[in-house]
Amino acid sequence: MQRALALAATPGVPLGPNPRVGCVLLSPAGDVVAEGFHRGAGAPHAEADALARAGAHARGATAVVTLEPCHHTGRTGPCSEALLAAGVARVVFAQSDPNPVAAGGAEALRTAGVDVESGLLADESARLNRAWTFGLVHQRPFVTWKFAATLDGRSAAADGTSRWVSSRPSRLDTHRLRGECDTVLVGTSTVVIDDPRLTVRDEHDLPVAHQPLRAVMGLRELPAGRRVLDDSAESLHLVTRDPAAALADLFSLGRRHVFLEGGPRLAAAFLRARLVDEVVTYVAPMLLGAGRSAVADLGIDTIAAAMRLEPTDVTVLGSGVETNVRLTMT
Ligand code: AOF
Ligand code: ZN
Repeated sequence: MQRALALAATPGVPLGPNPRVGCVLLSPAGDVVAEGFHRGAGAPHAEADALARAGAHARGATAVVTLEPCHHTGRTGPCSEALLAAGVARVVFAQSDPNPVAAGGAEALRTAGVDVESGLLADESARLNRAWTFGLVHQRPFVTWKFAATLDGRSAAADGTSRWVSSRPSRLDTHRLRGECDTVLVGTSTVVIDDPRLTVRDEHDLPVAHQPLRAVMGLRELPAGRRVLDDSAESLHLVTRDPAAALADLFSLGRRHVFLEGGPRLAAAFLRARLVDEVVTYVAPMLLGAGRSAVADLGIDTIAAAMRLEPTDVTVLGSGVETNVRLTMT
């Protein structure tokens, strides 16, 4: 199952609205017959991918798959039937399918006489697919808000300079996280003022093969020649100031995980609308006193009204002086 999860997590796959799924077929003796994984909406499901590679060797095999085999005809046929037709004797899956349209594969396979077991590493699969599962339940993309700030919560100095707030290790970490999302979102002001590229780049500052969508929201027109409009990745201008409307548009375009990257007013608008699900913050050992606040006014005037977050993960990056804190909104 660990191997199936690793296959499911293969980087650089443009998934769109579909889950990450991996599958390993084992012979009765326990040897790997074939492996497969899902490569995005419309592509064969992980089980079908593995079955196609196994051919006749699938007969009598055990299918180890990270998600309950589907039992519906959507963009492709039902995996429950494909597994039966191939003569698979046993199915071990991790996570039950939270998609009501596709669920029911386990029951159908059992009824047909296949030995079915579930739950092995289910939490790992659920974690891998948390944005997808969130979308099924809430019908909007999962939002991770990222910002870098000094110890006193400033993201730029009074003159607007911000270049050294985050260190190289934290910038690399940001690129890694960007690459796990399907959309990077900023406001038009950020594009006008900072002219960011918003691409995922490697340690040599070269763009990686698969890039998230670069979405810009706001009513300001985007000046020609801005780097976000170059051809290194897809870009999209959402002409709205309403976070819920922007997320609805992105969801209908098949986007499931938004990486919100500022600036302070956009972050405040999302926070006020309760449309932030996770916060990733890089805190630099630096003080500015005055300067641009990482987040604009949230309309909170007393401590009892503070937005409270649950720390989930703390990492010290670089030379032990910068802290990356991951928080979940409660
Ligand atoms: C996948 N890949 O490997 C498996 C999935 O859009 P469709 O018709 O391809 O069906 C998507 C549903 O199928 C998905 O929501 C999930 O419930 C189920 N299983 N989906 O994209 C896979 N095994
Ligand atoms: Zn399927």
